[in-house]
Amino acid sequence: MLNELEEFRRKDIPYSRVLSSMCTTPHPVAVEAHRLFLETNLGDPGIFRGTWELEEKLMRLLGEMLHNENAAGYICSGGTEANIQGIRAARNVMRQKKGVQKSNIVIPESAHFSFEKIGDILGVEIRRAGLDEDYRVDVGAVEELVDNNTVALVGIAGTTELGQIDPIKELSDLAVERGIELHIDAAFGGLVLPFMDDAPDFDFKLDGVSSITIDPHKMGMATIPAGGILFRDGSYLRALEVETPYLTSKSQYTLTGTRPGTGVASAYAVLRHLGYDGMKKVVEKCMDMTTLLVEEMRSLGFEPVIEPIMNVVAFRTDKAEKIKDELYRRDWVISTIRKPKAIRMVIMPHVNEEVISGFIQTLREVIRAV
Ligand code: 0PR
Repeated sequence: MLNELEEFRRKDIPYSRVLSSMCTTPHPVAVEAHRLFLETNLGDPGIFRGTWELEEKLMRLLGEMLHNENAAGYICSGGTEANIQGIRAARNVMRQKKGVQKSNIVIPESAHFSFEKIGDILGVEIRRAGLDEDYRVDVGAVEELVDNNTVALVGIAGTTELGQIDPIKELSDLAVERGIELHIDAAFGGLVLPFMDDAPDFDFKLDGVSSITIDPHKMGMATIPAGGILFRDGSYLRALEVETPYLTSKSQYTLTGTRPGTGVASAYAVLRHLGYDGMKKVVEKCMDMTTLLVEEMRSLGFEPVIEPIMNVVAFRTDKAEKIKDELYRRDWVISTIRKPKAIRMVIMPHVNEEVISGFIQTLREVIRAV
């Protein structure tokens, strides 16, 4: 049986040939922590009271990192669930506070596809605002889409396709002025920006920010699944609660019932083990590798769509799909973006000089072929 399992596993492409993913090989301490918490279920916190306490500790740590020691939240299945819960809380809060019934939210055109699911699941109308020439949301366009039924704005700190950061300060001002919620999707950037010098404010430091998605299973090197949702305070969690009459807890604010403690343990382990300085080194290395990749790509005639801000970079080419397919045939995985036509790479901690040089060598071959 184990042989059979291994055979399937061998068909998977190793991370050392993956330049498209926001996930990575988990840090060794994350794997160790994952093992220790394998059977834990945070869906019933009265049983797993130590794991529950650890989650609170992790929330304080993340909250402080995001400039708010009162932040409240939990570790979930990923950025999709975190975004759902962020918007669901905003909708419920605005229903209670202002009686809004036919809710809408205004999101950037560059938002992750999870917001499409949100519209469908929550029955909230999704309004998409256009971008400026740097692929940041146009705040004027956002303002035009806001009306009395708008419950939340969304800003992205690290867009999926380009790693761009929206003008979050301006979005925050607008949210405060209009008395609406502001959800920040920092699924990727949330564990990059705090470790960069000169990063713009994107978190609870800004008065308008009500919730933040921040995923340890991306740049936090935790084991999958480990997404994160943090709210400005506990009142948002209460707006999500349902009663759980027969459990050790009286109510539940999470989306899923049964919920692994492995993400909590592995995320905590990495942050605790590496500390601020260790995380900063990881981010610095990813940015150095991004710079190296850009240099190599420029020498092959490719230009980045925008100068990389984080460790996500896209290069313009009309042959994007073809290049991606030819690379895949050679067991290298990259991705493409829609507008403008470009190939996209994410330079995660598993990407080192050797990976880049192997990739560039294959890309040379592919360019000749296409
Ligand atoms: N928000 C942003 C900004 C994201 O980039 C993503 C995922 C999400 C939310 C949703 O997160 P979950 O996938 O955890 O629910 N971004 C990556 C993407 O769609 C996810 C990914 C990861 C894709 C690994 C492929 C892969 O191999 O590109």
